[in-house]
Amino acid sequence: MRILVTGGAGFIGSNFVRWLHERGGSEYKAERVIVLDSLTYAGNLANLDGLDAHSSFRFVKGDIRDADLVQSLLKEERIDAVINFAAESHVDRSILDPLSFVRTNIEGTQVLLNVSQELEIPRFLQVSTDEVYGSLGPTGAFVEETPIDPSSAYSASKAAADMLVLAAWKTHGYAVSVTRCTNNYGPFQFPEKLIPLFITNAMADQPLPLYGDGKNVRSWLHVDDHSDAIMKVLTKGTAGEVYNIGGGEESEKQNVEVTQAILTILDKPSDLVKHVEDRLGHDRRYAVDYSKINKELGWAPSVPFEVGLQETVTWYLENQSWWQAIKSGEYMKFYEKNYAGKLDTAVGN
Ligand code: NAD
Ligand code: TDX
Repeated sequence: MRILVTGGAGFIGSNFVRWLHERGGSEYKAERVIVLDSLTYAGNLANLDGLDAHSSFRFVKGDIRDADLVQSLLKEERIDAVINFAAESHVDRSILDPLSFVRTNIEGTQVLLNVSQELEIPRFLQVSTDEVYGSLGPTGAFVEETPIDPSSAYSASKAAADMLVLAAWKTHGYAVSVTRCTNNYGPFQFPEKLIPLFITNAMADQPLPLYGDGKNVRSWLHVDDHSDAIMKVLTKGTAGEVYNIGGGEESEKQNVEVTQAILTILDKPSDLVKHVEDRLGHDRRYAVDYSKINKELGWAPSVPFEVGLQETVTWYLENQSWWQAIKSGEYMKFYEKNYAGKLDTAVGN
């Protein structure tokens, strides 16, 4: 199989490419993997270190909205599957700059889809999120039939992209799939998201800005389990279908629990935690029912959260130059300008 991976220099995309080379390659016969990534603040060539040693791998810097580039790549590389990871992915940023989410997540997806469909690329997989379903109360879980009800410009833009992708199936019979996954964690996650931000802040004895009461619930999935699910959907999924992907009930944690688990692993004091002003439109709880992908494609999560979190903390301990380079760069200026001020309103732990 010859696969175009867009957004492959980001967190999940780079882990996916590495997973494919190291573990999934023989099973799925990925003879060629091309990464197309525009290297936004979240894209990082260091995430792909070592992969260029494989003759089957190629990196191309470019935007998914560049139809000419996408077209020439798909033709030249004789691609038979497109997996679209490219996105603006951070909810907090979507509050500050929603237009950039519309441009990449909606327009970009449609450009990629148009060209893939015109060239009759056999499979197109859209990597989406459980956030499109909105927020849950204390019980229940999202199923594929749950009406979409996004809360942020991020999740609204992802929901719009899902609808455009599914419309290509309904209108043209183009063989698309949409996957909707819960929160991922693992190595190479940009330190703006909860887990890597709190690990790296705690390592540097910096405060951990916990939004609101810290009791919002997320269901956590190790990024390698996500990669496995994506390949199962790509190769065995029914065209035109949505598949939910999640970590199961035991992976559902309040943010305060995740925070305490990180502090315990690092042996850091809980007074590093600062309750700050809540995120606007903050979804209270996500939980995913993954029985469809389990029954149809035999997928289930394999990494228990406690094991995966320990391994992830170890990775950040062993790869300090990776995240220190990010934290000393442009990103930190953005973070300090927009978020660090929240700590001024902190109400203790
Ligand atoms: P990320 O922000 O780490 O990576 C996104 C990548 O896309 C970056 O490398 C960036 O340079 C690239 N990119 C952005 N705009 C582009 C454009 N116009 N053209 C080409 N490349 C572009 O994001 P992530 O956390 O790895 O998420 C990947 C995908 O998975 C996204 O579609 C996201 O919505 C989805 N998802 C993420 C999670 C999660 O927990 N992180 C959960 C479910 C779904
Ligand atoms: O500093 C923080 N303090 C805090 O309390 C940050 C960054 C987050 N939080 C809270 C907000 C959420 O309840 O932690 C939870 C997780 O936040 P994020 O890591 O920003 O993830 P989330 O908003 O849940 O979205 C993520 O999962 C679904 C990804 O960023 C999305 O791309 C994905 O679709």
